[in-house]
Amino acid sequence: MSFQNLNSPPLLGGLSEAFLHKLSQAKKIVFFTGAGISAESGIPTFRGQYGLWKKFKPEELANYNAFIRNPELVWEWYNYRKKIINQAKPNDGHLAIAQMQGLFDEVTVVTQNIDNLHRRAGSKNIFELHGNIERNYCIKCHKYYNEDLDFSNGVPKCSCGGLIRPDVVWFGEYLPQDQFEGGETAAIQSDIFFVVGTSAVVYPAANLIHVAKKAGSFIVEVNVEETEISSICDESFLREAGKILPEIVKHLKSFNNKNI
Ligand code: BJW
Ligand code: ZN
Repeated sequence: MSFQNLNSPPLLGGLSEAFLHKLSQAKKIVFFTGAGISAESGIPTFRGQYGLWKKFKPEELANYNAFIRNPELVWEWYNYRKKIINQAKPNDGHLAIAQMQGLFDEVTVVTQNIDNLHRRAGSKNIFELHGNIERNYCIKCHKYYNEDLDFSNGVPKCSCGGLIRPDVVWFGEYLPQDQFEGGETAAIQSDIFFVVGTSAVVYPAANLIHVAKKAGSFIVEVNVEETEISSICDESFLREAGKILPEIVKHLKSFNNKNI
């Protein structure tokens, strides 16, 4: 594995031959992303020093039983995050991923994030493993409510009387099958599999990294610190996604210009 702790410019100086070669040959690439890619947009991550769950216990909030026990509290947490997400803008990392679409045959984003920032940045081919905070549904009849909900009379209810919940995946719940299978196929077919801003501890999402590795993809990690999966990566950048990804786009554009 090649480790790049890129603290001073040039950011991409000293790229491994193997990575340069892969970049020049790759047709299908995947970005598997987590909360860290949105950190530079001002959205707190879950774990780590500034993680959301330093303040809020996950087991009290991100599971179905917690919602049934105390829907007001769970909704308070999601409405708080919704406000932050609504004010946030895609950052240079999201935008660089969207720009890669013109540089490879197929670019797929497989995200654990619920914040919709990849779509807002212009990425087209996206699989959302843990749902999307912009959608809600009734726990009883599964009717969708995607407009702004009215909390003036407490937790909003469906016309059938069921509680409305955010369309996100909580602990103990299955991931949406079509999204997971789409992500899995992309992982298997990828030439390069970028793992960006995730602690890679939540399964089955994190298993896609192992699926890609087993299928022979070249694994590249972009994270501010080492993670559970650093040891299986072929290339690792210990730096912010918003710094590294635009540099890769810059490198690819100058490489393409030289080879026209
Ligand atoms: C930067 C940066 C910058 C910062 N640039 N980088 C034991 C073993 C294996 C599995 C299990 C187990 N026990 C239980 C399980 C299953 C469980 C699980 O995985 N638990 C583990 C935590 C132990 N999984 C589940 O329950 C899943 N379902 C399931 O298994 O179904 C099968 C089943 C069904 C029925 C019965 C039994 C089984 C569902 C998991 C759902 C996860 N949901 C959440 C909440 C979503 C909604 C919401 O957002 O509120 O998803 S939890 C939370 O974690 C969220 C995230 O998507 C997910 C991953 O977090 P992520 O993105 O990695 O964030 P962080 O904060 O952890 O990391 C941020 C990283 O960014 C850090 O590394 C930073 O360094 C880095 N960073 N700034 C680059 N600028
Ligand atoms: Zn209903």
